[in-house]
Amino acid sequence: KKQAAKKTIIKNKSAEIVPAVACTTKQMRQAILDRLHKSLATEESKANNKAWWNATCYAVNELLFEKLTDTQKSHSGHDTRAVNYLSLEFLMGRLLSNNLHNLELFNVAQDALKGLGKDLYEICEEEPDMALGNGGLGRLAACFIDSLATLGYPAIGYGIHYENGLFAQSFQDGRQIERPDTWREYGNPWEICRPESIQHVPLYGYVETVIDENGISHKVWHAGQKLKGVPWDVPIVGYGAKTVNILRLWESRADEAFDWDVFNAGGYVDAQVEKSKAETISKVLYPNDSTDEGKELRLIQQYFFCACSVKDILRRFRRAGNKWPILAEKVAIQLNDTHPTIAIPELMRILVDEERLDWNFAWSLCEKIFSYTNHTLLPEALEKWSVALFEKVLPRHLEIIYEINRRFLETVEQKWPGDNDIKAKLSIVEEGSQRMVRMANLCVVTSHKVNGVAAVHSELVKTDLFPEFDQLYPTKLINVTNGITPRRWLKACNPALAALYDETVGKDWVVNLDKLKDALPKATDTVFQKRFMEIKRDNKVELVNIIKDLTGIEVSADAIFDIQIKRLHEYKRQQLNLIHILTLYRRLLDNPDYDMVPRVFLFGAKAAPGYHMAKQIIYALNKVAEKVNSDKRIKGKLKVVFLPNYRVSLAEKMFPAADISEQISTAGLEASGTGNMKFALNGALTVGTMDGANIEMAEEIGAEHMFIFGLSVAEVKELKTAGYNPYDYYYNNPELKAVLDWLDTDFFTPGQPGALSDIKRSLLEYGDEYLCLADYESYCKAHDAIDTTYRNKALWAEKAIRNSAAMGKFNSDRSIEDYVENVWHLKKYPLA
Ligand code: B1N
Repeated sequence: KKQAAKKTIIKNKSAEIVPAVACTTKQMRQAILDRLHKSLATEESKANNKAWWNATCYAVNELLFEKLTDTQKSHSGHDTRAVNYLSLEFLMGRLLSNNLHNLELFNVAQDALKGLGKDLYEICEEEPDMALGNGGLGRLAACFIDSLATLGYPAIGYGIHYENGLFAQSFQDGRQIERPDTWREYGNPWEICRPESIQHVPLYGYVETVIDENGISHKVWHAGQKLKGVPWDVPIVGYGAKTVNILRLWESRADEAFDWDVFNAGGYVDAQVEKSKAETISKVLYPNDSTDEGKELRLIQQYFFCACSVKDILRRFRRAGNKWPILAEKVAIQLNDTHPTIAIPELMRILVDEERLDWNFAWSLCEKIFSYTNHTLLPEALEKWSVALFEKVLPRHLEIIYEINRRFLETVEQKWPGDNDIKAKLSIVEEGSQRMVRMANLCVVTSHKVNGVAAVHSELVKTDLFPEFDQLYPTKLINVTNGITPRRWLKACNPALAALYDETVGKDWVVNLDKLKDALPKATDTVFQKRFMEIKRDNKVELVNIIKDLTGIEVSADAIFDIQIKRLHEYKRQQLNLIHILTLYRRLLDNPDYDMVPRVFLFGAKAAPGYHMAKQIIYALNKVAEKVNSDKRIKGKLKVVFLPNYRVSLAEKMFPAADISEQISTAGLEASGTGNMKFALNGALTVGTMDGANIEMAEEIGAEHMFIFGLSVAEVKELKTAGYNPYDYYYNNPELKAVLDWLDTDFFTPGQPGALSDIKRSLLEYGDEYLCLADYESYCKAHDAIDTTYRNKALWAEKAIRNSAAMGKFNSDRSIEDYVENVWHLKKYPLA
């Protein structure tokens, strides 16, 4: 059925506008062959698909590098103000298809390869995902740099060049196995090494007070170790190629100059050991999503990339011949969560200790330069570092943080004289048996703007997380609702639907997603409905084949495809989905004639390797899947599939094939969600709670076209204050009691009773922190409504179209324009 998608594109080719970059099919074909011969030293008869992929990437680079150079010349010629997006994660996925689309050369490359007997879609499958992120936070950073380039804003993404991205997942007897992700083992055509921009980073050591020739004292940090930061640049092509920005990723190496002494002292072997220690810094991405690991290596990763980035930013500033008073006019630094917070004391250190600027002046620059995005309210995710660790690794930064805090507490004293409780609460340093540095407090104190990522989340940041900060700085806390790039999440991943929109609302929707609204009048048009749903069905058939390939499980494209794909976390409530599946299974076993539309429940999720309960939930889903899928009694009405190794490239095949999108977090806990937007854009209906961006989606779509269920944020608070008791629900709902008790038997794990009991315990004995039982009945009813609605084909089609066409607000271009207007204040400099 890939065929169908391809046909649509070719059919529309005559209407194609002139591509952003001039390149004919013949030229592309020649460029690919040239790269195969002259860069890869192979020939058509010997080349495998990997070689063709490499050759195609190199051919694309030839076009792209020219635009990159032009963009850089234009930016330095205009001495532009730029945003520097600091993030420990950039979840880029694959780049070939995306770059071709953004250069408007996808069809050209497709034809060129066809002429060479190759299929572009197959070639794209050769590319390993660039999985330098965990989930939503990292993918958001990737969507944002796409939008920044598309809109023509000067911007640099700064991050870490992890040797191993997020682990690869497989299952062994239903349990998650992690293996290292070796995405660049054999090289990566998209990155350019820039040894000319290497940076050196100190660590450990001690601080000395030095009196200068004018009798003024200042601090000098004598490092105990030094690292070398090697930058790798990945070009980021905006749609239409009017801007090519870069993502600059730092790789850690040993600083030979620093280790020279060890060498000279005859420590040849010791020096090699130092070298491999230095290289561990950028070895691996921490696989936690929404929990703080608190490890020394992680703090060093954070400091390493922040120090390299801040130095790089200042190097560019100086190179333009600028003087310190205009630093904040040229530089904006966005902190993607608290992970890069250490950039704040680092900039202060450079300005005060090295440039010898006055503290107040340096501080006034920092306040204007930094802004911070909060992505979660979960207490376990809020970063704190022990003072002792800080003292060891970054002694001078600790002193600077103390001084920032001392001055900050003076302003608190002015606002709330004598109130020590407030001081203790707001202080950057938490007192206690283990004194801790609270990174979020440092961010809020410093930044001129702090944003949450969806309206409800930003409200909760103000009322629950930082209420006193909101009183102290009434205009600081704002909202910027997340978005997704429609280039990757519609144009590239769902070519048939993209072509239908091209035809219906014009090709402009790619850069103006609000245009999709023009398709709304067609939501009730039977011909349009038919085309829309045929595309959905074709996409489902494609996924059917992928499921068969990956798992051997056979599912029918006539079933409702009900999908939950996201990190595995108890607050996201995959376990609620599980107990609803058990409910349906029981109903079917009780009554083989139970009337339900066949349903396929699909999952994709990685669990943090140290998160026991998350791994148990994966195990339970896999065990239930085994049983359900082989049970002849239920006549194929129910299937459960957990696809291994969920990642961006797999997501691109799942979103377009979904009928139902599961967005079922406990209200108040999912800051925004972005998968919710990808599903709806591709025509899935949401079953969801009033949480995160679901709330704003309901405003845009109309809640009546979604399956909203469960407690609201206010009701969750009420229930928790009143005292929540999960047993109340357990004893009052026989269906619920039966499925939970089922988990204690060996029905799903023959010979091993109790293998799934952990899940039951977490929902009863351990108190059901995420209120699964409270929302269970309402969730089941929402699913009954899904079944009823799906039987009405026309009504379902209408709703699917309404969902997709209403997604205009949730494109990341809008998010970026919000940041530009309220936080960054940038100007556009697109190439002519
Ligand atoms: O950030 C996304 C949101 O859409 C999600 O709702 C939110 O859960 C996610 C520590 C995190 N919040 N916090 C993290 C990731 C890694 C880590 O080490 C925290 N991720 C989110 C985009 O705004």
